[in-house]
Amino acid sequence: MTAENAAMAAQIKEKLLASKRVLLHCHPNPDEDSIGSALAMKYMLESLGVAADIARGDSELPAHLSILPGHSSILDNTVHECDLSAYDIFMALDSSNPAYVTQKKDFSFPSHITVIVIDHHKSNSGYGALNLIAPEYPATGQILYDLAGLWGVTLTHDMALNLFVAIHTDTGGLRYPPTSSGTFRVAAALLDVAPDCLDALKSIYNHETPGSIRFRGLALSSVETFCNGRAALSLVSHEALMREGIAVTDTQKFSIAGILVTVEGWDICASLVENAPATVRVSLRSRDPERIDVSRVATALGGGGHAAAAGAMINTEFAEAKRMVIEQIQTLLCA
Ligand SMILES: [Mn+2]
Repeated sequence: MTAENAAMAAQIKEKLLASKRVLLHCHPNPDEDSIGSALAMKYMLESLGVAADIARGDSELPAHLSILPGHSSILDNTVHECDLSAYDIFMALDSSNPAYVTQKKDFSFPSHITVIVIDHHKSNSGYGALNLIAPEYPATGQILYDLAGLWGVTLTHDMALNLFVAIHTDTGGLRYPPTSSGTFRVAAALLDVAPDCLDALKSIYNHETPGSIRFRGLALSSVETFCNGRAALSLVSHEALMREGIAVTDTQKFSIAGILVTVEGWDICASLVENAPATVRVSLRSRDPERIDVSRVATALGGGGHAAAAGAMINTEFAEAKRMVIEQIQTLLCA
């Protein structure tokens, strides 16, 4: 961790120790780094004597993540529905901008709440009063591992398992940049504390449903290429989902763009899924993130992410969303 961030970590700890209660959250369409980091942080705070709750946030939690320790303690509500008078700190983890806190409606925290942001997305806008943004980490879970060390928190089994799952999934199995030798050392240390991490991975990676397999077929058969064959887009409209009887939850189980980007020559790949009429989820992947940074496309579309993997939600009809994505990809490829 940089010296600047280590100083910020100390400042954050001081603030937390003076807190009466901290609210954590899961981001919309939460992944393992969001949920696992929130759960691990809740345990870390409690070990420091700080009370904390986790709000589920905008989305239903994926059922296969119920194996994560502490999962049943997550409050079944959005940030809007929480009694905010009970809290003095809101901690946003793995959320690059306020839209990753909630997209339900315009929302801002009451003035008595201090917002703390801890994240590894380079595109993070630093919207908290205290911001620890560390893009040299491949997962928020790995930042939390280092915070536990800096804060003098002894890792428990339940912290370790949540952090291991967060790191393993966010790095694509310790593969995606900026995974480092340090990431492997952290994973090894977590495995020492929680030897059943590998059993957890079995549940995490093997949870397909008949619907998710049918979605994969639909998404892969919809691929069109653009920009002289350098960009490939999978295009699934809400109408197509309805026609095939595929539930939105079956569209979230794996990354279609992550499959497309394995094709040589497809430099930028995107998956567009219209979850509900005029609500289009865009997921982007780059084959060569050093050269082609897809977070620039995502940011231009109101989202965020990393050079290799990024995403956005576009609230417009499907054909227009498709046009917007192609336009931004063209701009990036011609830059
Ligand atoms: Mn993450």
